[in-house]
Amino acid sequence: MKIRFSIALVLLLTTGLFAQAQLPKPTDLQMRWQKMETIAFVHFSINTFTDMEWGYGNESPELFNPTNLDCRQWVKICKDAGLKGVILTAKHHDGFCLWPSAYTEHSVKNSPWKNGQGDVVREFADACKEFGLKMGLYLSPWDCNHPDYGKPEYNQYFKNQLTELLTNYGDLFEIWFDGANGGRGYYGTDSLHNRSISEDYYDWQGFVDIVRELQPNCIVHGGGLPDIRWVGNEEGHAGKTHWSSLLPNGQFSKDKSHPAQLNEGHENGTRWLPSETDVSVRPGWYYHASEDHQVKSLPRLMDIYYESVGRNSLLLLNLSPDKRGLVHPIDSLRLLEWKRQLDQDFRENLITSACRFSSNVKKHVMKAFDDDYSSYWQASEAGSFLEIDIKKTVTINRLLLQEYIPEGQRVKAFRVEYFEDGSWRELASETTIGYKRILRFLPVTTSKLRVTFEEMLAPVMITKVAAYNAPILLAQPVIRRNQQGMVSIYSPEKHGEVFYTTDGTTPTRESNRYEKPFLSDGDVTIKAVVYSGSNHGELGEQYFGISKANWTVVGTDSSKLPLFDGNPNSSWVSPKNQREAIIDFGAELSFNGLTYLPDQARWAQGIASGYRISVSADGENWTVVLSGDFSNIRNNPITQTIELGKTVKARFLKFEATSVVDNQPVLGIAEINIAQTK
Ligand code: FUL
Repeated sequence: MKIRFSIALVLLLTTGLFAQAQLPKPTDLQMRWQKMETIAFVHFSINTFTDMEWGYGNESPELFNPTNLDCRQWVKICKDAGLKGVILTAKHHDGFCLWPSAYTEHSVKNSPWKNGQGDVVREFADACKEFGLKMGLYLSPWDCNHPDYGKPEYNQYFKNQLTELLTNYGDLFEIWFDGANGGRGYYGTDSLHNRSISEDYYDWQGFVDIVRELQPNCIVHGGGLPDIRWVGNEEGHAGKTHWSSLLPNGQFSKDKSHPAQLNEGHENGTRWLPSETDVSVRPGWYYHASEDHQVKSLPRLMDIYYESVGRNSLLLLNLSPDKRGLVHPIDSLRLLEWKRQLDQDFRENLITSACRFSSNVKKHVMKAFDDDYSSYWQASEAGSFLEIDIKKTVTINRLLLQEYIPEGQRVKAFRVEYFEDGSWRELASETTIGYKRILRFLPVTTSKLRVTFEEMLAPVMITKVAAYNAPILLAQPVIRRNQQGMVSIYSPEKHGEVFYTTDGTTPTRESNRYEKPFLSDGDVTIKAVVYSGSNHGELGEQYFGISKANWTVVGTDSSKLPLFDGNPNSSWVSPKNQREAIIDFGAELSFNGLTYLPDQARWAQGIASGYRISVSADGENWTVVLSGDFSNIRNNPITQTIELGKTVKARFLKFEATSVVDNQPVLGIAEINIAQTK
């Protein structure tokens, strides 16, 4: 009996309760990088001037000519937005170099900018130094300009460029090797063609050796031997369950997509490969004037923060300087608003030293609440808990938790409860924590909180638990009406109340309170606002024309047409080479104007830049009422209003595109409204 017990004890001691020894752990470099939390990307290059996202490699360097390039402006905005480092696209897939590389003519040295004497990377490096931000560079392995691309020799060219960048511009915190590879380009020839490469084409070991030798404090993103991983999407979200560890490439699950696995990591991962969430403030990475109206909203940017940093990832947020070489004011103001909101959300930690802390493991319990990352509370039993008596009643809607990850990521499942009316109630039941996890929930008012660690890979090490009451961000409500005239109002804030009007006045708390979709099927402007107490958010406003309930498009049989569904994000596209829509109202209408919203998609189809409006009583004999142009619609594809200047009576309306952006052979319409003559 005794012997058996001893054997069991020895086994327990040697194998351990947990397979702790096998837990992957971050290097000091990965740790320093993780603590930066939010960093910036800057996409600026020849694409900025060609209005493209991926150039072909044959673009003339002459095109690169910013009128007011000011890297200090970019870096200052990043600094003011609280970002800790900035990564600039020194060379994108088109091969154009922002520095005067000695190894190619395809660079700033052959551009008119500063008479070929300029060096964007130098100015960027100086600006980073001046504002105290860490500097990183993006160097695309794929190069559509270089004639050797696809041949072994190209590896040497890449090494030469890497060496230039890592030698001449001071300390780098990150080098970004992009994963996009081998595709259409000119590659120094006269024609556009594909060049595919084999999986082992690049000399990753050679590239990383150069980085380690020249810049030992520089983290490597992407490529064959990375220090950090891509989060699996470019939309700005890490998985709710998010492990910093990953299995080797060959051991990914066959049942789940690769990006989904990068998004969540692997619980049994054997490598420490934390994720970086790269996302642009705009739809594209590069500046396009046509996307000025699509800069991400403040609520969207807040979601991105909570779904990246708040889920154990690092946020890499992209800015796209314009042709002047400056960040557009819409973007910079949005970033500053974002920073202000973040500061407000985390203004006051309500768990202070005045609280009383208890636990099943009393030792070092205070260390889970101090501000020192390197001091932590440890517990090895599943079900271990931390209980906080706040000693007064507070309202909270955020809980921040941090594991001490230098010893690996350990929490697999945890539960949060709050005390109310004499009993504990569940607030959240979640999986991983990692370096940082921030939970958002509807406000609860309580004096006690409890966090229970239900499953763990090894004894948990908790270095921080904090609670906040973030101000409610009252976003602008979204107002939609379907073809049947039912109006729905969406508010991203679950705890706000929505009030609306249909008579053009500004809604107050005394106006109609929105509870469910309602019928308002006529020519009407609906205004709505979200209230929380006496605070309210931005006013939302939407004009809807005459009822579309009986409308059809001649030649199409579906009654549920995206043209009339009230959803600006769905579009009707005409058959090819038929750039018109004939609408049958089902009965004669009297009207004096209309609105046209072009396709809102990223790669929009058939944006009319010139139009002709005709009407008919029978759908056969037509009278032209008006024709004209939509100025600046390419750059600003928002709702266009057409005043007819008189009242017309007709059952049929023909909307023709007399010209289309990029001469596309179709007409695309997201929405059309007819304005009734009153
Ligand atoms: C992608 C690239 O193809 C995009 O153009 C952009 O640079 C983004 C950050 O990475 O892979």
